[in-house]
Amino acid sequence: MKAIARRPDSNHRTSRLPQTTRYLIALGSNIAHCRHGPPPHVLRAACAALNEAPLHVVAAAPIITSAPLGPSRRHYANGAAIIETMLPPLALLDRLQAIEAAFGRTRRGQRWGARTLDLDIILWSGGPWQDHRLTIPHPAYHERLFVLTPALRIAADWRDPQSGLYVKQTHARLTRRATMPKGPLPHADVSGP
Ligand code: A4P
Ligand code: MG
Repeated sequence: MKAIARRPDSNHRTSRLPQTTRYLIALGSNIAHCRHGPPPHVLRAACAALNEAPLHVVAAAPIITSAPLGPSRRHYANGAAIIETMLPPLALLDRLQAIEAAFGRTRRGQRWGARTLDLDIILWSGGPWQDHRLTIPHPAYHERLFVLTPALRIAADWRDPQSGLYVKQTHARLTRRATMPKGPLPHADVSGP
């Protein structure tokens, strides 16, 4: 299913209909779960958990495998999903953290440590959000192919409210950068003093 970012209803204050909101969620796992199995299976089970009321999965991307960024040595399974819900961002964050905990995620204080399940909010249809618990757009997603590659499959035409770039443009930029040759240009003057 194709995802389209929706602008919040301009007359939402007077509307008597409950507002549904769309969120782009990134999923990651690099530890097997005793019941669900290896990381790709964890992500499939997590998608099912994301589809329980009051959340509804509108689209789910194919799962990829990615090399770890950070201290963990285990490869990750990564995915992305678009969910629709009436929950506002902080209530959704609580819900995602409850799902992570139900999948055995413990926070031992190590940043980017291995984890059975990580659920991050990347974008939502309501524009930017910033408070002490939550930042949307996710501050690092535009640097991460393991987020953008799955996101491209379901949310290519979502627009970042801060950069103004579509997911497909952010992905193309990062892919170009990742394939650019490193080191000095052939004609650069590299002689020292
Ligand atoms: N928080 C703020 N903004 C958000 C947001 N948009 N979505 C806060 C979710 N949470 C947000 O997150 C720490 C706190 O960030 C939360 O309590 C929430 O209030 P966390 O999930 O507890 O910790 P974390 O995930 O270890 O930290 P962080 O910095 O969010 O890490 P990332 O960015 O999630 O990266 N390599 C590969 N190949 N694949 C991966 O998936 N993931 C990570 C973790 C590192 N390396 C990886 C991967
Ligand atoms: Mg996280």
